[in-house]
Amino acid sequence: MSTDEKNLSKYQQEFNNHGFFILKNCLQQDIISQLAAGYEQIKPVYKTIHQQLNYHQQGDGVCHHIIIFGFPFLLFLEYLPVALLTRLFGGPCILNSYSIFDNNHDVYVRNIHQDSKLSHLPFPAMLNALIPLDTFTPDTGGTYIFPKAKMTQTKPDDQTFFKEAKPLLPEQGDILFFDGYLWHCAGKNVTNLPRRAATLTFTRPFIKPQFDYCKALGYDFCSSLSENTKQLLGYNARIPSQLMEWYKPVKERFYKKNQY
Ligand SMILES: O=C(O)CCC(=O)C(=O)O
Repeated sequence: MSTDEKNLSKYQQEFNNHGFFILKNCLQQDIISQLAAGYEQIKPVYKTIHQQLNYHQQGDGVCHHIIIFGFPFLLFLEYLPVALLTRLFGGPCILNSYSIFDNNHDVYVRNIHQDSKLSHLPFPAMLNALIPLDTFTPDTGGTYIFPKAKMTQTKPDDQTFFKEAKPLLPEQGDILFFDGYLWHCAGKNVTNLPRRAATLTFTRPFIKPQFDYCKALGYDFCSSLSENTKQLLGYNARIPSQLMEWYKPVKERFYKKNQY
């Protein structure tokens, strides 16, 4: 992955100007195939849970926090350009959410929305990394992002939004990064083809994640993880709940300095 200083500055510039960019061809096909196969395998588990809980129809096929099922979702974190994320945030970051879904029906991400309402921080409150598991086409639905230069806190009406937002068509192997503050949505899929995507959101560590990944995955487990994955899962930004944890030697602590 090309994340040398020149490239980091280039992407940061693009992000500062537009609030999004596509990192082209940065993931190998086999990684994408593993994610897609894993999603198809786990989807029935979510279907059962959604039916039991009467979860709404627009969420069909959405596997929230799928990373708690481990491989290959967990392994995928190893392929993320962490240096680039750290650069865009101006400091360390953690995973806030990790979903895989199929835009093959009226899924709720088709509604114009923001992932975060915070706009006044000196860094993005939330970054969305969208990984297409199928190449997006105009017919299966691109990702529409409202121009940063025209952003307003009030949601634009459909007509204004679709006049200004151009559909982005990332391909398999690309990652689309965008500022979760920008109004965005998935376009309609007018085919019978799948249009699957993983969306991972990230924040600085002081913003609480949507799911307690460390608790779900366990602490013993974390010793087998790389430093990057440990950081992204939030193992360096825990809150001690016992004095025994608080007073641990610095190296063994699950709360580290600079996690703000
Ligand atoms: O699938 C898309 O194009 C958009 C996804 C989205 O809106 C989101 O992850 O918040």
